[in-house]
Amino acid sequence: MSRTLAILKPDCVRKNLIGKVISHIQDAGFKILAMKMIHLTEDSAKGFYEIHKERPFFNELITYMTSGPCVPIALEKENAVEDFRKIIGATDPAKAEEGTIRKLYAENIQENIVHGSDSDENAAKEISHFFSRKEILENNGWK
Ligand code: IDP
Repeated sequence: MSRTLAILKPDCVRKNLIGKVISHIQDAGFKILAMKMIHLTEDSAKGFYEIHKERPFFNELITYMTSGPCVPIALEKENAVEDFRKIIGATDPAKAEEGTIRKLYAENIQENIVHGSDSDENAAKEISHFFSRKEILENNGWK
């Protein structure tokens, strides 16, 4: 089993798509280990997207990610990182495959509904950005 971090981004929350996107994720076999709704502060968003700080879209990205609440979710599945990237689709929804979350619901390359970690190493870092160890329910919270 491995883990990945999803974030239902502010456009997902604003469009009342939380339920639909979580259904899509669960139907694809992912287990939810931890989940919360928060409004990212500017500092927290900048920390999370540190690797993009030299990119031309960085300031816009921070404005978007702090524009409203979002829902970080720690997920578990075999091959979680790669399989999650498959179900969300390409960064730009215009290039995403049919049936992917971004193709179904995203507006454009920035407002693209959902985040997914891009490596196991980043998944671990990103999960700890949002959740303490105690908040992560091993075995999906069941005995
Ligand atoms: P990813 O989310 O598919 O891994 P990244 O390249 O890591 O894509 O970019 C992080 C986020 O930054 C994207 O999900 C999107 O919200 C935003 N973004 C990426 N490229 C652009 C762009 O060219 N213009 C505006 N926003 C962008």
